[in-house]
Amino acid sequence: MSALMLPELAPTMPAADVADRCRVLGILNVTPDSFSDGGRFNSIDAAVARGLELVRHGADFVDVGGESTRPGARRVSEPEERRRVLPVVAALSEAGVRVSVDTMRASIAAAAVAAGAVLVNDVSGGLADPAMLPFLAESDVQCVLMHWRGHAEIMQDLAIYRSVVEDVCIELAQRSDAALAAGVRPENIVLDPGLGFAKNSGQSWSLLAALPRLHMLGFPVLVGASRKRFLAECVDYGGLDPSISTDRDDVSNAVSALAASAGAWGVRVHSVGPAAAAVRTASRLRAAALGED
Ligand code: PMM
Repeated sequence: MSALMLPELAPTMPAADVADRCRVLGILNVTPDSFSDGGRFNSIDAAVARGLELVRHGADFVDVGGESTRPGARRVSEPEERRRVLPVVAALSEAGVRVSVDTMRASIAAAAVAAGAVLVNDVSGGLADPAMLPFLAESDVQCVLMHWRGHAEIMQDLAIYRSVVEDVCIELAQRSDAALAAGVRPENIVLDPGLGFAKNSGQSWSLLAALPRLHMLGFPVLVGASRKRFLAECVDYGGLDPSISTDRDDVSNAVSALAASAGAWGVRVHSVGPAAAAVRTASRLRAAALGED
């Protein structure tokens, strides 16, 4: 267990506040090879400190993951994933943080839930481990089922669709049907189109544009666009004054505002503060549109 002294932490947003706006899931990758945080938070104390910081920046959940899913990444062993993830989940949960565990393994999900995690984020939507859906049913924990076609080594070869939006909707509906058949309660299911997973840039943009269609599946939708490669075309479009520093986080923040305003249940982001402002802006506009002033 971490020797870190945990500071007094104000509880994350009260449920009533969170319920009527888009949630912010702050990403905490505890992988030495994480491409987006450069593996900076791979020691337990540093990871826990970063998780607490994400909450102070406005995260409703801290999404802890110990296995990189970037294109081409190799799988980590179960004991290694456990070693990376569990102490961080336990310490953050103990500090009052709503922790989500980003794992494809039922054994890791079970250990994380036992340590206090309140959400299981399975990027394989229950496909990678046949024990996952039965575990989700038995534990009655909220879960994210993401659209997925295969592990990171091969996924970019699987980006072949007739119509990406319709095919992803069909495959996501198969995942929610499988979860319901395993006994997962419908209220516990959140779906995610899996931007960048077996999708090229154009396909990811098409899915982002299709949130109303995804909502027709009947479940809340999580959007995970943060810092992904497909956003780069909105950063490097040429002709900019070099003194203007724009990066993928700026585009991610714009996506958070747009996704929230399209009714997304949540956004999964690295840069939490601006995303928290973006989802509140969308929520404020929605209230004004409904004449609540
Ligand atoms: N993307 C990554 C990891 N986990 N989980 C969900 N639900 N949705 C995503 O889009 C998603 C995820 C990969 O991104 P990262 O390496 O920047 O965390």
